[in-house]
Amino acid sequence: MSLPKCSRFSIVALFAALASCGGSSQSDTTNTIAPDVDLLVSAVPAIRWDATSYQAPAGELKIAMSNMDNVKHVLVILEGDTVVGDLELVVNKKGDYDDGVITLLPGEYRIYCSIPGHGGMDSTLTVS
Ligand SMILES: [Cu+2]
Repeated sequence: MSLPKCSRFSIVALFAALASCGGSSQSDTTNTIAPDVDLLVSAVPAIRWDATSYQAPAGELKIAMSNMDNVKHVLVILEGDTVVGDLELVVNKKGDYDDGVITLLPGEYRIYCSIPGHGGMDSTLTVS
């Protein structure tokens, strides 16, 4: 026993109609901090990080930077004087946000801004 062709077709048409009338929520990612960030660093006036030391668990880390300052900042992770990995977070203006992933072993690192003149943006990151 099988359904008549016309009723099968109308069921398909009904589902299509239901699917198309569902409201599509536009997700706004601008300046929204991702929920899975392991470490958030904020640049604050004037040319400082929001803390002098940060902590994070070892392994793959999602690091985010938000800009509450008015100028461009470029966050890199240093071990001693050497840049670790290829993480480079860039925020150009107030309200900007950037994030990236880096894998860190336990140790002492520096959260540093590579913009000339921003040498004061040099905080400790302890990974354990
Ligand atoms: Cu900076």
